[in-house]
Amino acid sequence: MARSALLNVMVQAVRKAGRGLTRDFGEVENLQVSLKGPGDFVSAADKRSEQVLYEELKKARPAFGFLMEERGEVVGTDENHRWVVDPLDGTTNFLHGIPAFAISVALERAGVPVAGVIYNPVTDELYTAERGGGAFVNDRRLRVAARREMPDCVIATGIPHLGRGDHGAYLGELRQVMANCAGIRRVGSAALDLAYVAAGRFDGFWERGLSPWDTSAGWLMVKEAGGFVSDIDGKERVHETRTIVAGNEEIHRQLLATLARARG
Ligand code: 2AM
Ligand code: CA
Ligand code: CA
Ligand code: CA
Repeated sequence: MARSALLNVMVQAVRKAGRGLTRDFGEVENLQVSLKGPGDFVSAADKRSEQVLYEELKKARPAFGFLMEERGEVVGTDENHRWVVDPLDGTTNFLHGIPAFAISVALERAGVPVAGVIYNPVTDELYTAERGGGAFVNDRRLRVAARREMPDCVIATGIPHLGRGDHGAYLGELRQVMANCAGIRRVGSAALDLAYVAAGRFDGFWERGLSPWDTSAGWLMVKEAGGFVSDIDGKERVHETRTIVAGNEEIHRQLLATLARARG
């Protein structure tokens, strides 16, 4: 598998940030933590990881812009390119000592993700994808699962957070999906959920209330692994509606239909 120079830049950056996260995870009880909103934690580990990613990516491509979870938007002189960065996806897991978190970095060209990296530093699983070049975990090519019937499928989801989202509407969706599939999983990192769909571990995934830094790299990952991704209405407007549904062609279709049934 030949990685482009740009993908190599992204891989170097996430590996470096990942080393910092691993160190911080080892002494998580000493980390400074603050609240951005109800149930919405940010720690020194998120900020340190973001700083490393910002410096490494900026050094490699000084003109590109950024959209980062903690720092927000940084406009570049090259208006066509921006890095979309989640320095620590799964902060709640991280702070509870649960080893299910990742770094997610996408490169968007004219608003379209063209390269993506998702890195779990605990398992050292590095997921990479380039538009038209396939998706990989470390050096192994990824392919979405082949299951074609919901009753055979493990479906992942994200549960709305304290003070956010329509909890009643979500429970309606959950009831429909859990009555129709083999089992539900809730990892707590949307980037890992999408990487696992790309890897064929999860047959499908849906969540509401996500931001571009949660979904951009994973969206490309699933597509490059032969899967289908849309918003909850089956449209391409993942960033705009902040909703995502993913799976192979058939499960994506069945999951969309199941979710639509829940809405009546
Ligand atoms: P984070 O850890 O980067 O914040 C899990 O459902 C997903 O939702 C994760 O990708 C997580 O990303 C995000 N998340 C967790 N708590 C959140 C909150 N209070 N508000 C918004 N997003 C949250
Ligand atoms: Ca966060
Ligand atoms: Ca996130
Ligand atoms: Ca984050």
